Amino acid sequence: MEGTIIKGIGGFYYVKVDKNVYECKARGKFRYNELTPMVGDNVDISVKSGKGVIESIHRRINELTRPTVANVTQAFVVFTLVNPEVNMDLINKFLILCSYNNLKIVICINKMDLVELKDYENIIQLLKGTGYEIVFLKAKEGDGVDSLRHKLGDNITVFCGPSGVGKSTLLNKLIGSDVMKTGVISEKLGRGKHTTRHSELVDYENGYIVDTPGFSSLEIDFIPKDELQYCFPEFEEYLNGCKFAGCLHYKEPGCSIKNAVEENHINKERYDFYVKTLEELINRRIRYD
Ligand SMILES: Nc1nc2c(ncn2[C@@H]2O[C@H](COP(=O)(O)OP(=O)(O)O)[C@@H](O)[C@H]2O)c(=O)[nH]1
Ligand SMILES: [Mg+2]
Ligand SMILES: [Zn+2]
Repeated sequence: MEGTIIKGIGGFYYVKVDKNVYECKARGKFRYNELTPMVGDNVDISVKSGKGVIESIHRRINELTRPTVANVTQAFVVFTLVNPEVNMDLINKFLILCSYNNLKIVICINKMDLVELKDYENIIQLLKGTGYEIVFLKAKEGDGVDSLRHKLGDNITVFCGPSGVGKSTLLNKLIGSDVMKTGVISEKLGRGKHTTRHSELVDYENGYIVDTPGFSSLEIDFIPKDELQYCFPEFEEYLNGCKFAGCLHYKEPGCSIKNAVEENHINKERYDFYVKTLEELINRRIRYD
């Protein structure tokens, strides 16, 4: 039988096949292959006298860490303009990380009850320039939640964004129950006994929602320097115009990305973030390669 791992606890994996969930052990051989089953994995299982065994793991389309989950297809990148105050570098990092993993991205700007949109025109311009979809929310009042609900579809959707922006609130509104602890309590748990956070897939119509909001870790220094450009969707239409094959859109002459920045087709701050990140990736290579 073929199914999806929706939860893993203490060496057991819970595999959903159609409407049923089977408690399974992994076959020993995976350990020698250094292949450990992950939540989100599509697997073949056998069940004999009530005991489930994972026989094989299908190829993953991606692997996220913290939360550890495979085959995610969509990310809701959640943040606020105030409380906590917007941090563009952090948002850009989230967007890069999600892009690198080929996730469909929806930018979710929450707590719109606390601000006037017109005070944040620069940020909104920058975000619109990325080409990603943007949804404005008042999660606490439920505003905008339905438009996100329609985007879930048959995706495996993960929430990401800084702490305190309302990810858990949003998730609870979507699922219609209090699966996630919000606010102060979750902060305490997060740093206390629940430090090893295992994720779980929650059924939602034809898809799943990953119930552990986070990437809590935002290292993007593993991205190869010549792949960073593909994490900026607004660069795409200009990428073939550069004079040199292998142009990193950095110090090379005849660069059509830099040209597009000068002509205001690409947001300057986004490009500057690209360069800053590229320099970090280049320096890392000099140090460690
Ligand atoms: N003013 C306002 N507060 C919100 C909104 N959504 C969530 N909050 C509050 O923001 C705090 C953090 O929310 P939480 O869901 O725990 O954030 P998380 O850390 O991203 O999971 C809680 O006190 C929520 O009640 C909103 O739309 N407006
Ligand atoms: Mg939370
Ligand atoms: Zn170039």
